Amino acid sequence: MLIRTPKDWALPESAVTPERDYDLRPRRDFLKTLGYGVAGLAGSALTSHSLLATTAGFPTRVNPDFRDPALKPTSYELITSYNNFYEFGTDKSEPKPNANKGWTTEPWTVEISGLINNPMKIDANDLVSKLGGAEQRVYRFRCVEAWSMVIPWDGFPLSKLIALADPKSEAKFVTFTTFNDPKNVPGQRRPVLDWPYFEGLRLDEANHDLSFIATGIYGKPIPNQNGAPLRLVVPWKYGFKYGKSIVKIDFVAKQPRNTWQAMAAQEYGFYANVNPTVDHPRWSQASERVIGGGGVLGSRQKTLMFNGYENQVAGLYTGMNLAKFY
Ligand SMILES: Nc1nc2c(c(=O)[nH]1)N[C@H]1C(S)=C(S)[C@@H](COP(=O)(O)O)O[C@H]1N2
Ligand SMILES: [Mo]
Repeated sequence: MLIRTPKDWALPESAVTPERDYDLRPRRDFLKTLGYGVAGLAGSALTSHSLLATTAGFPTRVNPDFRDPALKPTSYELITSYNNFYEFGTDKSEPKPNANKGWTTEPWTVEISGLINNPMKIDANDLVSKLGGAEQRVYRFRCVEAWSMVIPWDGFPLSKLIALADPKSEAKFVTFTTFNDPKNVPGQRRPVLDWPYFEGLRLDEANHDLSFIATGIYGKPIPNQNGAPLRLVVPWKYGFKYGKSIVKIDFVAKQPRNTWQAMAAQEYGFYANVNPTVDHPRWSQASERVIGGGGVLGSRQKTLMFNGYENQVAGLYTGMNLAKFY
């Protein structure tokens, strides 16, 4: 059962089905650990730091090719206060306060490794500079919980990072390991998920023009609660693919297991392509609630195949049974 604090954007409980309420049958051992969130965080005696996010590349340049005038961006306030970031609490209101005390994302080192010719450990700011700075793109965002936003992301195409890494021919997948800091992040001392949060893409998906590493939102360095300083953005996939606060990008030969698939494989797959015709086992994916859209409760709209990016990405899945590879 979900307990919410009243907020102007608060939704009735029936409107949202949190990922945490996954079917626990195969993983009884996690049952005990779920549900209490990170209530202890709020009262902890952690000192506040003044946090500097990754700033290289700002101000960013608008990329007109990724600015559909039909898309109305969600407010900055909502994008940065209605979050899924289970390291900082399982309620949407918790990441904003909890990710901004006791945890710092500057400086930040990311490791690029695996089946590549140019492995490196590099500072996040240096990486952005090396890749030619940052640009802004407005993308649709669809969570598997059947809600959506429109987000102006700043950052760089993932394909640029892949070109820098220079994969060997054996590399077929790219994995994204996010941070693991149980000392400073109380939520990571509790086995709510199997830390660190982990995601992966097929190499051709990762190289697609839409795949992006975000370093900002609305032209400002990305806030901690949204995954500072580097987070994955793959707009035709459900939000759980968008690993936050990445520390390692590894090129591998075999399809990896991502965090939510490891937690509940019958509900969350590797591909996680937005697909209104393939329902989640416990709810429909045919429509979505637009966060902030049209009133206090938001408004519903039909979900689009590949989240509206069908023309661009359908070719990646030719001949695949998308109900089987969900
Ligand atoms: N490290 C980490 N990354 C994460 C998550 C998380 O819990 N931990 N949640 C995912 C889910 S389920 C979603 S919907 C998006 C939410 O991104 P947002 O809070 O910026 O909207 O982040 C994804 N990335
Ligand atoms: Mo999500």
